[in-house]
Amino acid sequence: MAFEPPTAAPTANHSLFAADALLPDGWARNVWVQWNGAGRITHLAANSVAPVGVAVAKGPLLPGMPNLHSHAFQRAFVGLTEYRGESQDSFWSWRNLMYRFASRITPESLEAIATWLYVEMLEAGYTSVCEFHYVHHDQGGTPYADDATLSLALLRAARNAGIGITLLPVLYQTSGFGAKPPRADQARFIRSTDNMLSLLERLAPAAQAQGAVLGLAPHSLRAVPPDSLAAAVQGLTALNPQAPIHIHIAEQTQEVDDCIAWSGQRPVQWLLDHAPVDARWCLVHATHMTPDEYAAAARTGAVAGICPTTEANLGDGIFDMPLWLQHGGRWGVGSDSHACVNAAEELLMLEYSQRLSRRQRNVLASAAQAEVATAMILQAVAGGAQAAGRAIGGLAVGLQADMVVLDAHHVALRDLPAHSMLSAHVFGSHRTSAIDSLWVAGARRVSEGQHVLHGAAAQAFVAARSATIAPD
Ligand code: NGQ
Ligand code: ZN
Repeated sequence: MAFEPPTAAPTANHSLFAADALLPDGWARNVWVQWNGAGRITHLAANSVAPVGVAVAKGPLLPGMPNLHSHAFQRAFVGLTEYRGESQDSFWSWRNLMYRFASRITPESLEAIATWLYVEMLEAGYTSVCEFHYVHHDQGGTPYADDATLSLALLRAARNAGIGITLLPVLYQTSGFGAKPPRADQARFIRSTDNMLSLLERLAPAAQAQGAVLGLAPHSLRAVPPDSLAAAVQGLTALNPQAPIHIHIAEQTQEVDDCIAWSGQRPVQWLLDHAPVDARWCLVHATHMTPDEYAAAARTGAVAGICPTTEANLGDGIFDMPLWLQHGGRWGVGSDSHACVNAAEELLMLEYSQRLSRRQRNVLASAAQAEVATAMILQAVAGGAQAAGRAIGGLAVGLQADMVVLDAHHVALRDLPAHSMLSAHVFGSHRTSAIDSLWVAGARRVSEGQHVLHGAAAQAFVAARSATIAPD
């Protein structure tokens, strides 16, 4: 890139200089980033001279990581399902416990839990979140007087924490393939397709006011019958042809077997045959696919939403990343049940699962980026941005200034080359975070590793958690 002399009047508050920065095509030196009042990057030059008066990053500058899959309320019961309840616990026995906590959520507790979760996300390197939101109604399953109450609580939590959000209200109608009626403990989730489309219209002004994007999440093929899936996708497309569509698909072998018994097809196969899957879609988990399904799903341009620590926690199985990448598949990471809230740790878990299953090292390094952490971050940022449907895909002009700065003085990083600092951050600095600061849309949200709401939000979270986990 060309040498750029400093301009006369640097906009001190809207610019940052970094000796090393990870741009979409790799590491660059002496990068000066400027953004406008709307938080969009307007100017980005490598090989610059640090302009007088401009803030200098304390270490390598990275793109902020989009978190493409979150059920915020689940943060409140982390640690409370890690005991043997049945002779052989499973995803399904975990789900029974999870529903008990879901049944106790209130608008107030959801907002407190989500606010703290989003503060934690920001401190852990995530600059935006896709919230896959399915607890809609009151504890008896009746819509709140304002039917958008819980969705609005999540939007407020994101706004107050300062994280970018794609809100994906969830369509949930049945308890199993073949239009099985919902269970009693699913009553809070249920909406008709028309009611869902009205909710999206109702939420549009609030979302727009904070730069949030609205999409739709048909929960799974288990929970949404074919007619509803078609009508919902059509209705959403009429509201916004670009709106993101996320779906849980093929996470557990049991659901694959049930889908085959119902339709003769596996879930991914069925979806690709019956829905207009394209780059708007995020296939969450997609853990159990045949080689043909990997190829066909990758070809659609949809993003694979991988949630490495949750998939490990729930005993889902291992996504075959090399096979997905071989077909040009796009992907990003989500923290899902929030057993872990740490972007670097999700990447670590993902790479390690591949190493363990293949008995190889550096599996997710690419031809362009030999350094595993660098290759993974660039791909996960691009895929996560696509899944979010927002202009957040990395450090480039026209995109939002969502940025993370590592602390080059952290003992795990000090005196290493920049690309190795990133590797040391991803593979070896979890006891104390090496994240120094973080910006969302050009607004600084984390300084010296902490968000301004850290203390207050933590306290409110602990109170909300105590109320949520108290025995009936
Ligand atoms: C969820 N979570 O909706 O919270 C699901 C579990 C289900 C994950 N799949 C419930 N990780 O799939 O029915
Ligand atoms: Zn999920």
